[in-house]
Amino acid sequence: MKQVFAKPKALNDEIMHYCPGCGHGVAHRLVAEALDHYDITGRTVGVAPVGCSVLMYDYFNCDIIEAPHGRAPAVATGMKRSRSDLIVFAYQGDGDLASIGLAEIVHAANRGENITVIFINNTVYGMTGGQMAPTTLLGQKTTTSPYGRNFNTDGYPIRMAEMLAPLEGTTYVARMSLDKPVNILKARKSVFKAFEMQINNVGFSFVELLTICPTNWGMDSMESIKRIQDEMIPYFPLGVFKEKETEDYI
Ligand SMILES: Cc1ncc(C[n+]2csc(CCOP(=O)(O)OP(=O)(O)O)c2C)c(N)n1
Ligand code: SF4
Repeated sequence: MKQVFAKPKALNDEIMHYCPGCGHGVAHRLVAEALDHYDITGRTVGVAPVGCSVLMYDYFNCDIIEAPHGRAPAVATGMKRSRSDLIVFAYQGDGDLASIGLAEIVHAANRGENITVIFINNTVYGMTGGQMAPTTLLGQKTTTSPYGRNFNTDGYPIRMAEMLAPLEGTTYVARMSLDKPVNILKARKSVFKAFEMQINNVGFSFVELLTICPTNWGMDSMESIKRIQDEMIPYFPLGVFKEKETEDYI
């Protein structure tokens, strides 16, 4: 129990800038716990997105490099190809990964780059004031869909995990939720697995985490968590969509 709840060594003592209740802090912690668990902080490089987690380099004790909006998988690719001894992860929001960076994530996954991508799905552009994201749910009101997302004009929310899992290059693809402790522990296991895949050199691993953005959802934290359970999970089902065995790659 102590191991689970003590602050991970891979996080420093900086006070995070995130809004109260924001899911980014929990997601950072899970990544940091994986770095501690595999004792890889000293040889890990994270790639920060553009979005609310743009300042994540302030919180981790590993190296973090900033990528232009959406280009984290391309930057991670270059990093990993030039220094294959490093563990490289990209950390991206849904605007960053599924909108402006859609080409980068699909091609990095399809190429089977030996990197890990942590995808934060909060159904909205957080940093810029709550615009519609590719993952915004039908009917969800945002600053750019004030009457609710309408499939006639805005299309359907993208399920990224389901999109990437069938690509030959992906080895581990999962969607987890940060809504309650039992799911956070499952998410933790999944994030660990994704790093383990990279450590074993078996290719591209991807974990989508359903999280809350109370500020832009206009809800308090408890209402936001209920929204994950009542609205997000039914559309974005949880689970491991793909897990290849190491032997498949040799
Ligand atoms: C090329 C470019 N286009 C647009 C922006 C503006 N911008 C900054 S963050 C962001 C969206 C971030 O949303 P998301 O990826 O969902 O992350 P969150 O803030 O919710 O964590 C946008 C559109 C930018 N910085 N650069
Ligand atoms: S705006 Fe949303 S995603 Fe950004 S820090 Fe606040 S709660 Fe988190």
